[in-house]
Amino acid sequence: MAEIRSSATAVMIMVTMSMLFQNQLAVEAITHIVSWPNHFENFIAKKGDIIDFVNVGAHNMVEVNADGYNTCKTGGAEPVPNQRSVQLNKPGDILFICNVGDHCSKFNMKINITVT
Ligand SMILES: [Cu+2]
Repeated sequence: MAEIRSSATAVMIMVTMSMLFQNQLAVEAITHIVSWPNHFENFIAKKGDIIDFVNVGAHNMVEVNADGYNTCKTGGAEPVPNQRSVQLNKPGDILFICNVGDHCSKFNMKINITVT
Protein backbone atom coordinates (compact mmCIF):
# COMPACT_ATOMS: atom_id res chain seq x y z
CA MET A 1 0.00 0.00 0.00
CA ALA A 2 2.81 2.35 0.90
CA GLU A 3 4.44 1.60 -2.44
CA ILE A 4 1.26 2.52 -4.33
CA ARG A 5 1.01 5.80 -2.43
CA SER A 6 4.61 6.70 -3.07
CA SER A 7 4.37 5.95 -6.78
CA ALA A 8 1.15 7.98 -6.98
CA THR A 9 2.98 10.84 -5.28
CA ALA A 10 5.85 10.50 -7.71
CA VAL A 11 3.44 10.68 -10.67
CA MET A 12 1.77 13.77 -9.21
CA ILE A 13 5.15 15.46 -8.76
CA MET A 14 6.11 14.62 -12.35
CA VAL A 15 2.79 15.98 -13.69
CA THR A 16 3.18 19.17 -11.68
CA MET A 17 6.75 19.68 -12.88
CA SER A 18 5.65 19.07 -16.46
CA MET A 19 2.88 21.68 -16.13
CA LEU A 20 5.31 24.20 -14.63
CA PHE A 21 7.75 23.60 -17.47
CA GLN A 22 5.02 24.08 -20.10
CA ASN A 23 3.91 27.31 -18.44
CA GLN A 24 7.48 28.55 -18.50
CA LEU A 25 7.71 27.85 -22.24
CA ALA A 26 4.40 29.61 -22.87
CA VAL A 27 5.56 32.67 -20.93
CA GLU A 28 8.78 32.95 -22.93
CA ALA A 29 6.98 33.72 -26.23
CA ILE A 30 5.95 37.36 -26.22
CA THR A 31 3.39 39.15 -28.35
CA HIS A 32 4.72 42.53 -29.41
CA ILE A 33 1.98 45.04 -30.12
CA VAL A 34 2.92 47.38 -32.93
CA SER A 35 0.56 50.26 -33.57
CA TRP A 36 1.49 50.27 -37.21
CA PRO A 37 0.67 53.77 -38.44
CA ASN A 38 2.24 55.32 -35.35
CA HIS A 39 5.11 53.11 -34.35
CA PHE A 40 8.06 52.61 -36.65
CA GLU A 41 10.73 52.06 -34.05
CA ASN A 42 12.94 49.07 -34.58
CA PHE A 43 13.18 46.55 -31.80
CA ILE A 44 14.60 43.19 -30.81
CA ALA A 45 12.40 40.12 -30.41
CA LYS A 46 12.95 36.44 -29.78
CA LYS A 47 12.31 33.54 -32.12
CA GLY A 48 8.74 32.34 -31.52
CA ASP A 49 7.47 35.77 -30.54
CA ILE A 50 4.49 37.22 -32.34
CA ILE A 51 4.15 40.67 -33.84
CA ASP A 52 0.59 41.85 -33.59
CA PHE A 53 0.04 44.85 -35.83
CA VAL A 54 -2.88 46.92 -34.59
CA ASN A 55 -4.58 49.94 -36.12
CA VAL A 56 -3.58 48.74 -39.58
CA GLY A 57 -6.55 50.56 -41.11
CA ALA A 58 -5.78 51.62 -44.67
CA HIS A 59 -2.13 50.51 -44.41
CA ASN A 60 -0.54 47.13 -45.05
CA MET A 61 2.57 45.23 -44.04
CA VAL A 62 4.80 43.68 -46.67
CA GLU A 63 7.85 41.66 -45.65
CA VAL A 64 10.81 42.71 -47.77
CA ASN A 65 14.54 42.11 -48.05
CA ALA A 66 17.16 44.72 -47.17
CA ASP A 67 17.09 46.22 -50.65
CA GLY A 68 13.29 46.54 -50.53
CA TYR A 69 13.56 48.07 -47.09
CA ASN A 70 16.07 50.67 -48.24
CA THR A 71 14.30 51.52 -51.49
CA CYS A 72 10.66 51.04 -50.36
CA LYS A 73 10.05 48.51 -53.13
CA THR A 74 8.23 45.24 -52.44
CA GLY A 75 9.61 43.37 -55.47
CA GLY A 76 6.09 41.99 -55.99
CA ALA A 77 5.79 40.54 -52.48
CA GLU A 78 2.25 40.37 -51.18
CA PRO A 79 1.14 41.95 -47.90
CA VAL A 80 0.81 39.82 -44.77
CA PRO A 81 -2.40 37.91 -45.60
CA ASN A 82 -4.35 38.44 -42.41
CA GLN A 83 -3.13 42.04 -42.15
CA ARG A 84 -2.33 41.50 -38.54
CA SER A 85 -0.20 38.84 -36.90
CA VAL A 86 3.20 37.50 -37.81
CA GLN A 87 5.08 34.81 -35.90
CA LEU A 88 8.83 35.23 -35.90
CA ASN A 89 10.10 31.80 -36.85
CA LYS A 90 13.69 32.48 -37.79
CA PRO A 91 16.51 34.55 -36.35
CA GLY A 92 17.77 37.59 -38.24
CA ASP A 93 16.35 40.89 -39.38
CA ILE A 94 12.71 40.82 -40.42
CA LEU A 95 11.77 43.90 -42.40
CA PHE A 96 8.34 45.28 -43.15
CA ILE A 97 7.22 48.24 -45.17
CA CYS A 98 3.82 49.71 -45.89
CA ASN A 99 3.40 49.89 -49.65
CA VAL A 100 0.23 51.97 -49.66
CA GLY A 101 0.88 55.14 -51.65
CA ASP A 102 4.19 56.73 -50.70
CA HIS A 103 3.91 55.93 -46.99
CA CYS A 104 7.27 54.17 -46.96
CA SER A 105 9.30 56.61 -49.05
CA LYS A 106 7.68 59.81 -47.81
CA PHE A 107 6.74 58.94 -44.22
CA ASN A 108 9.36 56.27 -43.53
CA MET A 109 6.67 53.75 -42.68
CA LYS A 110 8.86 50.71 -42.18
CA ILE A 111 10.15 48.65 -39.32
CA ASN A 112 13.16 46.42 -38.72
CA ILE A 113 12.64 43.67 -36.16
CA THR A 114 15.79 41.85 -35.13
CA VAL A 115 14.97 38.29 -34.08
CA THR A 116 17.48 36.61 -31.77
CU1 LIG B 1 0.83 53.07 -44.73
